[in-house]
Amino acid sequence: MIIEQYRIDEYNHINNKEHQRKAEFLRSEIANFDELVQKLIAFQIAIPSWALGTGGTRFARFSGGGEPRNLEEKMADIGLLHKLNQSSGAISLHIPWDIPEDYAAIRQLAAQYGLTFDAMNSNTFQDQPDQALSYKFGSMQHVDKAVRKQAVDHNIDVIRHGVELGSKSLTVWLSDGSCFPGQLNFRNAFQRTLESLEEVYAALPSDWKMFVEYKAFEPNFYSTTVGDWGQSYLYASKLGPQAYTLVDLGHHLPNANIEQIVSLLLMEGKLGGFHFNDSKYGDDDLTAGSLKPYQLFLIFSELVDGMDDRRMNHASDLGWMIDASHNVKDPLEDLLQSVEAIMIAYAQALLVDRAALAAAQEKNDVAGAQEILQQAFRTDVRPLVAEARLRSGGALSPLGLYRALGVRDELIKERGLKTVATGL
Ligand code: PSV
Ligand code: MN
Repeated sequence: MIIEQYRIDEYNHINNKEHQRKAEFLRSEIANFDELVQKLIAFQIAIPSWALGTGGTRFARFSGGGEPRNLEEKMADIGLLHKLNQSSGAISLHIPWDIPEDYAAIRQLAAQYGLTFDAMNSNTFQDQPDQALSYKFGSMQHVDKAVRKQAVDHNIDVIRHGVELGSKSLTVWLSDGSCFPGQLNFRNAFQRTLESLEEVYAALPSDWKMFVEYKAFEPNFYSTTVGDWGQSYLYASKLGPQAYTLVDLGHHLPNANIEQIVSLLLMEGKLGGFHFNDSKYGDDDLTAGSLKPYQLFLIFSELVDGMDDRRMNHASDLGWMIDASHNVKDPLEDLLQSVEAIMIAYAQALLVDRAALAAAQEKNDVAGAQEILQQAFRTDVRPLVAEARLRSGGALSPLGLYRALGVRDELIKERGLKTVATGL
């Protein structure tokens, strides 16, 4: 399905009066309204190729209709999202879930939808049918050098695919670890993993980044070999200047202060990218901002502050991606909601009066500092975000138009009711 621009324009025309009323009020409140709109227009959030189908738990998967059956259809879905919100202009691929066969055709398709290729993701946490050796006891940490080599070769292969598509980064997430005390020698596991990562790092093109993603637990439940930001930072530091830590919001132990982690990683120049989602218990992979919007805002507040301190470009100097799963919602609706929540948190963070906050901190004015943060958080910035979309050709309400156009029904007509997306 293709959404023609005139349908968006028609929809915006009908809703414009109401929007202008709200935007005018906000413009009177925010001195640099137009500058913020430009920042929001530039900010793009990559969609992972594995998030377009219905996810599932280890108990069940309830597939929805019209799910994309191949990479081309996944790109078409992201094209729809981007057309509606103008903020999802990138795709992140997982190999081997989505191996591009004809690079030129895939590149052309991406250009047609206005998409770029974000980080490539390797997969050494599952065994593939044609795979010689098993990852049951880990990949890069494995006691058998041949298994480690297989994992290294796979990552180098993923880089090769990415180079063909114009990607500039590799995200390595390892499920390596142990399930029981005594199973693993921690130091050997670390050293072997480091050596394996060094081999992959040596194969990185000079303009690429490597993101080392950490996760506290799952699928291993006693130890994880890249278990937290400290361990990821250790690998990234030992590897060299092209290696960075990647923060996935769902990969911490409960109540971790993620905003502080982000702040310090930025200070050290070692924060590389982000996977957005929300959670109540563990790696729940729920819609960004659906449970803890204030936490998301606080994280963005540190991101904006830390990036400005280092004169970084908000839009391009870190990798921004959603990493969520959709068990009960239409994946496209869910992704539209996630992108909206991320844009709102970013916009609110841009509103924080940094000079006043710094002054309050220096005076130990605890209540004053809280007021400053909450003033930004409690501002309804939705008209600001909508204005950015309007100016870039997107829909005033992406979800509203998605429903009005009956996009899911159209996709079911095109693809059928019983399609199952690859990956996850
Ligand atoms: C692992 O939980 C993770 O967050 C990694 O980013 C994977 O690539 C992704 O989810 C899909 O399994
Ligand atoms: Mn992730």
